[in-house]
Amino acid sequence: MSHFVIGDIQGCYPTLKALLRQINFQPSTDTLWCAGDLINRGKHNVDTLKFLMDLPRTRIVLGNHDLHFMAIASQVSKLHKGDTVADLLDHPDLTLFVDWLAEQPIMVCDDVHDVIMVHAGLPAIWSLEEARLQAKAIEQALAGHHRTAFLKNMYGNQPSIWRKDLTTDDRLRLATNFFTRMRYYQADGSLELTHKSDLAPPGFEPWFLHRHPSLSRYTIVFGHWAALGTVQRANLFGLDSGCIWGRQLTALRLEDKRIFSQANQEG
Ligand SMILES: [Mn+2]
Repeated sequence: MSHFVIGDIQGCYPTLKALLRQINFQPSTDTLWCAGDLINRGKHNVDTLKFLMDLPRTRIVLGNHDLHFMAIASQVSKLHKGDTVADLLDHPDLTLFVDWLAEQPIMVCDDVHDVIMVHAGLPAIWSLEEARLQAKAIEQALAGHHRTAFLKNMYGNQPSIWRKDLTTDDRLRLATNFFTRMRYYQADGSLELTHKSDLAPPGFEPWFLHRHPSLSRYTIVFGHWAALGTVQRANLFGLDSGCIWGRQLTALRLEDKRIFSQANQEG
């Protein structure tokens, strides 16, 4: 009955299987949480999605790579350099893959374990209620008739400052960037999307150094920031330990907050 949160899998299915063996994962009783970027950059995207789709107990949030794949499949974006999702695009079950991803949330807030999971982060200017509202707006756009329009609109780094009076398109784009792409952030709510390293650009800080008071009782788990490696702070775990870059895939057991790491097995 354990709950494990796993960082960015990115199609590294052999490593995922090795990690699940290491933690003695029991599909019928244990729950697998995935912090997004299930696919892309790795070789085994079909195997990864089929495995997750068949698992009886999962909690998943979408990452930027998952959304980008959905946009390619919906023909509103093209394959970019480094994208490896051709195995999904060429598969007869492509529509099933996209529809399944479209049903996954952007944020999980679990009041049993007091855990919030997002792919990239949460801006400190958002209360929990605001974060729930913005996640719901994205989830509704993805699940409904506006999916293609949403995916087409999501690309871009502007606006970078949250305001109440943004247009719907701008609000959805910035909220998606907060949830799925954010690393550095300024106290006024400005987002900076070009830096990936562990050195902050002037005036910016890692988003997780500040937190809205309404989130204080929760442990936040996230992925996305491979350059930092595994992050362990008070009530915060960053789980993208760079499997796709030849490093490790990491799992956190929620019951005792123990970390498990599996070296890349992609060959
Ligand atoms: Mn990511």
